[in-house]
Amino acid sequence: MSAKDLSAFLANAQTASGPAPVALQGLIAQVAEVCASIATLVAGGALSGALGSRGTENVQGEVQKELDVISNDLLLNGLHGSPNLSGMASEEMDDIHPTAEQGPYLLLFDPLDGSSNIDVNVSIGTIFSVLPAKGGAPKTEHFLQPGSAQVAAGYVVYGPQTTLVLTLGAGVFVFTLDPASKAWLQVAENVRIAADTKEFAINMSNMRHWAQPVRAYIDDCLAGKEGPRGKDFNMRWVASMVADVHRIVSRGGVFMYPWDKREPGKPGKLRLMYEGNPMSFVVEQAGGRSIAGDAGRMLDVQPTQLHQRVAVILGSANEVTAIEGYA
Ligand code: P6P
Repeated sequence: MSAKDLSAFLANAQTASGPAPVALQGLIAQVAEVCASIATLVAGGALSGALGSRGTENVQGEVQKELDVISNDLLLNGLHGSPNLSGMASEEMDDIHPTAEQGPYLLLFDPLDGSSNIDVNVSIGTIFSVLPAKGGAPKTEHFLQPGSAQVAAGYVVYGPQTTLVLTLGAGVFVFTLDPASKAWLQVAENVRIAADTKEFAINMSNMRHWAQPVRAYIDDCLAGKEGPRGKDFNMRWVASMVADVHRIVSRGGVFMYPWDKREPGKPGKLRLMYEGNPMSFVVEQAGGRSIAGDAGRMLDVQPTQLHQRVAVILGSANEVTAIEGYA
């Protein structure tokens, strides 16, 4: 496949309901442009003053890394004037951010996912989700749309390569940031996730906190080919959702961050609106499955709060189905 650039792709891109609207093309191009500047900061590490903690906390109660705040500011500043947006929401901000114009879309993002990996040079990323605006000045409730309402979603992995994985609702497409030209060049199209896998991703140190069905599933995987699954499994856990999901998009696998009893009142650690939903849209568009633990299809979850958390089980369709069988 000849490596055409992102703008050429967008000009001919399809959505679930036909050619991509010009406003959506423009928004994706703007998001990608900001992510290219985040990539430069990430690549500079300590040289760009982007490491370490800011010493502040976000709405999640998590200590913010310098790069969390810098990335968030870059997205806000880079997109505030976009004619394609009415508002933005971020993991790093308590409330929504109305933009300068009342454009047709809402943008939600985790500006820098995997922060704990920033200072140790392990892949991190930006996750984004695009919803239709509701018209007029944006309100929080306008953002509370189920994942099935997304018109686009994707992520950027800041790793050995800087890679953008994007869906507009008609397949999954991959672009690599050319270090020389800073252009996003397409490297894959219509990516498909293998339906079966021998690889699971979960933080095993939480085992004692899991619900019994999750424990039973992992025990059966660990039993290997002599066990009920009849095959040996491998395990990966980068502790960076973007990196773990990208591995699954690339070679199959299943990712799990289930409910656990450390915070029994919360369904899980990860956030629905800017982690669970965008990643699930990409995974489903690549032929995978994604469920909100035992709460059914992720993209059907009706949000009630902007920063609500969710259990996440996603990846190879047949493996997710196998996990459902343990409920
Ligand atoms: P744990 C990163 O902080 C994150 O939000 C996801 O990117 C990642 O999958 C998860 O949390 C890692 O959580 O508990 O293993 O550190």
